[in-house]
Amino acid sequence: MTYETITVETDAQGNTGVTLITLNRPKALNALNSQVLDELIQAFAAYQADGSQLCAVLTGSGDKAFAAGADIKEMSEKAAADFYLDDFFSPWTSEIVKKTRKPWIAAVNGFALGGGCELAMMADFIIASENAKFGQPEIKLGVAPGMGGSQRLTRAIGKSKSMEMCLTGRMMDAEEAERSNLVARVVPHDELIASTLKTAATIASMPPMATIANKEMVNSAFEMTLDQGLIVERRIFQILTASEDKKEGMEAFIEKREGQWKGR
Ligand code: CO8
Repeated sequence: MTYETITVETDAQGNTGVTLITLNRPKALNALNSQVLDELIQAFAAYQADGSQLCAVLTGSGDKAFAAGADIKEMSEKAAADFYLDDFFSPWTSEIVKKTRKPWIAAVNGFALGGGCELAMMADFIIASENAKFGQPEIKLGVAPGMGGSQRLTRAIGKSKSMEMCLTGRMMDAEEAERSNLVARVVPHDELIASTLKTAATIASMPPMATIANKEMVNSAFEMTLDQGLIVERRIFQILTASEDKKEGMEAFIEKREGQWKGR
């Protein structure tokens, strides 16, 4: 597959089972336009379909930005009817978030603003470089978040901070983002990709069915009541006990050796 606005590397930098997807419009600070969206949808579908790839990392090229938002130049030419009739940007959620059952991590290397922040928050978790800056500055453009920011940011950091960020458009640095639970971890800028790939490789070394099950369970916590979520957790746990990898994992523990996963 040939891409123009992203790059994709499987078994990235020698990490077996890890796909690295890089937004590649550095001159526009990796702004997200329709072509990026189309290519990302294809890249995530290919990752999901490739049985040899078990964790993905999404990052931005260049030193400055993960993504500085949806492409303002593209959006400035569209009328309200275009946004509404095309349901502009809805495929991010339907195609990428819902259909990617395998885990993926956002490695945020700089600005993650507007749609960039929203894209990072679609990941299963975020690892940020010390240079990362998060924000929902749409209000300064006369609009508002449109790709999940008002919902995912609020769930991640709470109403007060989310409201303040959306109403003022201010940026949050990496240290504050970690303190506010927006990101899992902050690492030195130069170590971001190596460190995130290492975490992804750890995930890729886990029993694949259990990995998908863990992701599904944690996501359930955001989508249902506690009682419903606990039932989902219990049922998935019970299904996993029938897997070959459960038998292997427990035998390997007792025999003091590494498990050899079959993925079923
Ligand atoms: N879109 C298009 N181009 C951009 C964007 C963007 N979001 N951000 C930066 N660029 C371009 C600049 O135009 C500039 O291009 P050129 O060299 O051709 O003039 C180049 O990238 C470099 O940018 P700057 O010169 O501005 O770099 P600075 O270091 O001075 O500033 C900033 C960096 C602070 C990141 C600044 O570029 C900025 O404020 N960018 C815009 C941030 C923003 O407002 N993002 C939110 C966009 S709106 C959005 O994401 C809505 C999503 C939901 C849509 C849902 C629809 C239903």
